[in-house]
Amino acid sequence: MLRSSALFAMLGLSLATAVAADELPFQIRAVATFNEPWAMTFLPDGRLLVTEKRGRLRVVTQDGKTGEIGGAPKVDYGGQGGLGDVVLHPKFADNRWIYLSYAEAGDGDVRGAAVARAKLVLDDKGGGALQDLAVIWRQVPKLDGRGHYGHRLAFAADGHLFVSSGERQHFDPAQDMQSNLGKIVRLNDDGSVPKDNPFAAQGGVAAQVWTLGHRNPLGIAFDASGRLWNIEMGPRGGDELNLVVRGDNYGYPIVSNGDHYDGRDIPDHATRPEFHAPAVSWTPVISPGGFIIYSGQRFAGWNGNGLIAGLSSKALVRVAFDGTRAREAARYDMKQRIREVEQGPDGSLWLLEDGTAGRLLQLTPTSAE
Ligand SMILES: [Ca+2]
Ligand SMILES: [Ca+2]
Repeated sequence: MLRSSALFAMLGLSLATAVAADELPFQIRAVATFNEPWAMTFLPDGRLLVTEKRGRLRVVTQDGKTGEIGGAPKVDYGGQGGLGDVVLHPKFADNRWIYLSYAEAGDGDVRGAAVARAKLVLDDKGGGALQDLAVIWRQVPKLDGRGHYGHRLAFAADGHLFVSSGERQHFDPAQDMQSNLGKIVRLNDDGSVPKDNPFAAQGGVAAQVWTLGHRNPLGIAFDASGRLWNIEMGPRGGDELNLVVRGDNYGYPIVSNGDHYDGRDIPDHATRPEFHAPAVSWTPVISPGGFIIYSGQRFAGWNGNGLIAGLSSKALVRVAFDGTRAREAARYDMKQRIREVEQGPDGSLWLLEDGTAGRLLQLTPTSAE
């Protein structure tokens, strides 16, 4: 215990928030294994769609029986890129639309994220296929490198689609309104641009922009009051949880509570109050992946909490909100890089580990229910 305390103190954590692997308040069931899984979402029938970075779209039962969904788009695999997020249209039960994000090659040594939608047709053999696939959004411009695509997807209750768009490790595009990089964009469900977007009058890709000044936003989620939150990887230090407010500028790369990897300073948020500061920032980093806001009852007291998949932190990080403020409430040591988190229909939690043998895990509370 002394050793743990020293380690937690070094990391700037309090013992109250760090939960060691042998003291976790949940049981863990390994359900299936995937090759570099990146995202998942539940179907109405209780199965999950799971993306794998190399480009496979799979379906899995809660007992771990896997099948294939044919017709996924061709992806540019490598670095941080490949097949990314998957979400259902809010009216999926009627229209069968699903939305996928992925890295797409351009002409020459450039690439960018794209979002496509397609109709999901399930067969009676445990698999299915995509039909009528069409690209509805692209990052502009395509750039070199294979990092910081962002490309998480979330539907608002009113049916608008929000896409998180990373700055592709090129910094300045996050402040450039001729680019939709380093932004969170708001679209109609067919990819067209809502006329009431904050920068609609500027036209071009600026019209898509909801917020700007983001680095690599890897998780976006709505809370029960309809507020949008995003989680993004900082540089060296300065991971952020942000309340996403229409039209606001989050300051990257002008400000960050982290600094450049080569040690050069980036002024902290406090120096430039005109930029929206994070509700929580983490130094040392947690390296956030996926992010949900828990709306279930099965984990007593967690309703309304944020749950963050931690990559370098190898943890599930729980965040408590107080209106527009937030704080880390607990950090559960998972011993593996965690890429994605989802809530099951019964309020259990589902995680995807990162990597070539990434397991799908179901978490259920240890305490009596
Ligand atoms: Ca998901
Ligand atoms: Ca800084």
